Amino acid sequence: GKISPSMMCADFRRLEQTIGAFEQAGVEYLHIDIMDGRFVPNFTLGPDFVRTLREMTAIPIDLHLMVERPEDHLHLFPIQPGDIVSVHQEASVHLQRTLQEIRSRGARPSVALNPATPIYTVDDILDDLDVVLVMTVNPGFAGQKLVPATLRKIANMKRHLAEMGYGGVEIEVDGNISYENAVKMQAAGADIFVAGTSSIFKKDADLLELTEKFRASITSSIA
Ligand code: S6P
Ligand code: MG
Repeated sequence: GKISPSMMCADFRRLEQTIGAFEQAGVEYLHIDIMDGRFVPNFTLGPDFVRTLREMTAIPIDLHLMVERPEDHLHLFPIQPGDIVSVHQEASVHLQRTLQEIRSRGARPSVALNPATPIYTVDDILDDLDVVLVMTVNPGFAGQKLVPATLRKIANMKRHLAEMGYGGVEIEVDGNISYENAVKMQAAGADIFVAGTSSIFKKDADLLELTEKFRASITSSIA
């Protein structure tokens, strides 16, 4: 499995140490939540923060756009080859075109599904996807509780992608990924794990240690 720490959970007073720990732990991505106060009732990070991270590290970025009409805002972000860019199925009217634009900029296109959005909504865009982001909470806030039905949804998505002949599409999961939930989600077929307040970001705890613990929990569970 791959780790994508959720940067909105980071202590911004200690950004350099945080990035240093993630480089040392070898995390695969940095998850950046972008909110518009409309698609979700909150605000978080923005393009300037993405640019700052770019200057600080070569770790690829995993951009999660929780915004209405993401196609209107893609140009604001310094997207690079190797990055993941997720747009919500519920938020993009011309979803296929949006995914194609992400691909044309060299990044890995991903569609994010809210807990209530059925898995079959990916069926007609499978050629345009590298990743499917299965939300395991309703997006908008860190520190929420898992929507239990999403565990079954991950397994259904895994099976469905294989049946459709797209077993190579990676499944990313985001929301309340505790160590215990990560093990269950990995068993259900998840490939990329967003690590937030449920696991690695704990006040007064060692970030590197907890990130290595997270790595161990998604490695040892491979039966
Ligand atoms: C929330 C956002 C997520 C959170 C993440 C935080 O809507 O998309 O990426 O930052 O879920 O992790 P946790 O463990 O606090 O749920
Ligand atoms: Mg997110």
